Formats: sequence, C-alpha cells, structure tokens
Amino acid sequence: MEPPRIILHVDMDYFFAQVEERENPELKNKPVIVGADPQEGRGRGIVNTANYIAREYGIRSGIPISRAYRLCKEGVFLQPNFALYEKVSERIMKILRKFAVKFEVAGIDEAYLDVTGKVKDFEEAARLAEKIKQEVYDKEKITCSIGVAPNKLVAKMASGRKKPFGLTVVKPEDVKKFLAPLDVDELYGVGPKSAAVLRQMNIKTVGDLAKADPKLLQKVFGVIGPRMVAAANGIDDSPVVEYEEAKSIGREVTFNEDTNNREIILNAIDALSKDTHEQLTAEKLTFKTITVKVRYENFETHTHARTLPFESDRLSDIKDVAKKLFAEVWNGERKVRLIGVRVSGLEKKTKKQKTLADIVV
Ligand code: DCP
Ligand code: CA
Ligand code: CA
Repeated sequence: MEPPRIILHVDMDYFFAQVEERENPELKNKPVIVGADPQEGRGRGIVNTANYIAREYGIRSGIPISRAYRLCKEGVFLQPNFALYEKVSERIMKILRKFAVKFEVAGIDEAYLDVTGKVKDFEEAARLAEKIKQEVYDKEKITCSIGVAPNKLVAKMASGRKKPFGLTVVKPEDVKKFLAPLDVDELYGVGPKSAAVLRQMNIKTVGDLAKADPKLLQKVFGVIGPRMVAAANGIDDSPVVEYEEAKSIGREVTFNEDTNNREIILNAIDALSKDTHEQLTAEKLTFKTITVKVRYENFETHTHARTLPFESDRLSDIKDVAKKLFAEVWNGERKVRLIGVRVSGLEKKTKKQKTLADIVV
C-alpha cells in the first residue's frame, strides 16, 4: 500500500481586512468592514470581508453593505484595494511555494502544498506548518491558519477549524472522526440547497451522510450524490496541481451607439491600447500576443489574435497590431457595437530580458 499523502491547506485570516489593519494599525481594535461604499445605509454593493470584531455584530462576506451598516454603524467601512491585496498575495505565495513539493494556488488568500516525501510523518508536517505560519507572519505581518491532512478536501476543512493563526492536523486514522460530527453543510462542496434536501432525508451530519446509500443519493442528486458520500468518508484523490496562470490584460468598450465610423473605432483602439499598456507597465510585464475582439450590432462576436516573434513592452506594438488585425477583418460597413484589445503571453520583466527595442537601439 502506498503511504498516505501529506497535504497542507494554508488560508489567510480575514484577508482583505487584515491587510488593511497591517497598513493602518489604528484599525486593529475596531470593527473593520471591507466592501462597497455603505453611503449611510443606502449603498447597494456587498461586504467582501470583515475582521473578527465586526463578525461579532453578525457581519459576513457576501451580505449587503446596507445591512452591515445597520448592524454596526460605528464600524470602519473601507472600499477594497484589490491591487494591494493581489500584491500581498503574490508575496505570500512566493514564501509558501518553497515549502512544497507540489504547489497550487487556490484563491487570492489560499494554497495547497503537497509535502509528501518532504516530511516523514504527520508530526513533522505539523512542525513544518508551524514554521510556515511563523515565516509568513515574520515576513508579511499577516496571520494564516493551516490544515494538515491526507488529502485536499480534509486539509481545506481543517484549515478553518482554529482561526486565527491556528493549526489543525488530521491524521489518516482520524479523518472519519474529524468529519462525522460536522453539519452536512460544512462539508466542502455541499451547498445550502443540497444540505436542506439532505436534512429532509434525515441526513444531518457528515457522519450520517457517510453511512448513506450512494445509490439512493444518486437518485436524488444525480452523479454528485455518490461523490458526496465519498467526500463524507474523507475520500479525495484529487492531486495538488501547479498550473500557470493563463493571465491576460485587456480593456474593451461598448460604443454609445453602434458605429461604422472608422475614425471613431480606430481612436477607441488607440485608447484601449493605451490603458492596457499602462497596466502592463504598472505590473512590469511583457507580452507576446495581441487579441482584438469585435462585436457587431447583431451581437455576433469575433476575436482575432497575432503572436509576435519576440517579447514586447511597447505601446506601439499593441496599437499597430490591434489596428492591423481590425483592418483585416472589418469590411468597412458593418456596424460595430463593442471593441476590445487584450494582450497575453505575459512575462515578468527581468533586467537581463531584452526587448526588441533594446536590440534595435
Ligand atoms: N471575498 C470576497 N467576497 C466573498 C468572499 C471572500 O471578496 N464573498 C474576499 C475577501 C476575503 C478573501 O476573499 O478577505 C478571502 O476569503 P475567505 O473566504 O478566505 O475569507 P477571509 O479570509 O476574509 O476570512 P477567514 O478568516 O474566515 O478566512
Ligand atoms: Ca481566508
Ligand atoms: Ca480563502
């Protein structure tokens, strides 16, 4: 038999709000809510997250900001600064990555680390997890919580058990014991609707679900029924997979009125190229592929792409290629509803990396 895998799930505590606290320590002892502008209760957006003090008022991710405002008028309401959270996230991921044999970013504030082979048993994995928590805190002043388990499913469920700055280790022999007392809706992948149906079937805890007949659940839920039973038994073979972020940057605009005025369209391409290039420069990226998206008045939509033979960081390459692509496909008559410009094949600019401009000059 193969030895069990050892998987860590690392999740930052109240992430957006914690980053805000780090930037402004005065916030530390106050209820902090990150979300849309509450506009004294008239705001229409939602709450992204809140620190734990604010959660005592009943504030949660996803609730309307107007409700959060009513629950806690004295709270500090901040609008999200996604660029900042992404930057902090990237730095934390860099720290985490080096501890893993296989590494998977699972969201802006969480990742899976497969450390099988790197540590000999779950005791050593627990010590590694403590070290990771401390290193993230020392370097970034952000606390995280970690779950250690033989698979991703259980690791994910374990990381949330002792927040903040907590560690929960579930050894293979303890998986069923760990899961059984939980409410069915706490099982990862069981939404509130499925949970309601399960409760009607008198399946209230994960332990109840673990003992349920997969065939019966298949009748009720289809193919996911038996999978839910497997999950309730702590079975999950999904691998930790590192995937390259297929990132791209772009902008698009819908014209106030559909247009076949060449000058208006080309000016729009210029402006979109410029905005795209600004973000590229801010993120210190180069690109290889330029894509133009054209939506006609009847909503028919086409994209056209060209890849350069070199990495570029130049605005002129975006503009020229985008216009050329557009000219190649547009018959000069069809009315255009939307136009978009996008670049991909992105790479971080490094000092040694030469762009064509460097070579030519
Ligand atoms: N987020 C969001 N909208 C949601 C849920 C989350 O914008 N409905 C954002 C804000 C969170 C971040 O994603 O800070 C991470 O989400 P988590 O679910 O991990 O929640 P937190 O990190 O905020 O809190 P916890 O300490 O419970 O993990
Ligand atoms: Ca989190
Ligand atoms: Ca998370």
